[in-house]
Amino acid sequence: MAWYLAPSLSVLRSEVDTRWPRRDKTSDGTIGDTAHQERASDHNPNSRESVDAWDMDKDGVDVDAVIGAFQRHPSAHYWIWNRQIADKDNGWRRQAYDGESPHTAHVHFSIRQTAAAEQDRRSWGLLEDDMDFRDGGDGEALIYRLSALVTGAATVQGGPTKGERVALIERVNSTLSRLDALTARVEALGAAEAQRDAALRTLLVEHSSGQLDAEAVVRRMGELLAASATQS
Ligand SMILES: [Ca+2]
Repeated sequence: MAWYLAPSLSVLRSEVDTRWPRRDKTSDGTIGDTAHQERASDHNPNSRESVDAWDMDKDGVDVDAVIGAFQRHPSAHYWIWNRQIADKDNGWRRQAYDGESPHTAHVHFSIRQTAAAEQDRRSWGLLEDDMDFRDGGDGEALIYRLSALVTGAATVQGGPTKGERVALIERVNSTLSRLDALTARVEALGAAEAQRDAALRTLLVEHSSGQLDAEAVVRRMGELLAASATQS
């Protein structure tokens, strides 16, 4: 039977893959196996051939972040995770789940069984968290987001708009300029310090060879130290 994963869930999976590219997919799932087909399950294709459930392996992702994003999307219906189930119609209240599988290796996400919910390609918001690493945000996510932008932004469903890409690149450029300025300053300080050390060594050599008396050495050292204090 022909089938496809509901486009809305395909967008969700794509956002999860983009944000956590090294995640484990061993327990991922879409279409149901023979056991699922013998009972009612969102993993079985419906009359529109759409599979309206997606299982996400729990490893290598922030499960709470994905569940939070899921609950905010209009297509969401219910999820099952770690012996708990929460349904939108129940205000996302978590209840004990005693089904056959405890769902401890993957999270089950079901959307509404409607054409509208299946076709809704709106973003799930997983790529829009604060990624400003200067404020202690998720720097890793920023790097992955950038690599996604570079390697094929056009293919990422629900990806960033051109304006967002420009803003992101400007932010990175401005951070890189600040890093360049800091590096230059550190290098200048290092050079000044090396210069001062060389001058001090020269003084000591001149003193030990009798060219400068102790008083002159102390005076010159004071001048050198004062000058380097002004520089830094
Ligand atoms: Ca796993």
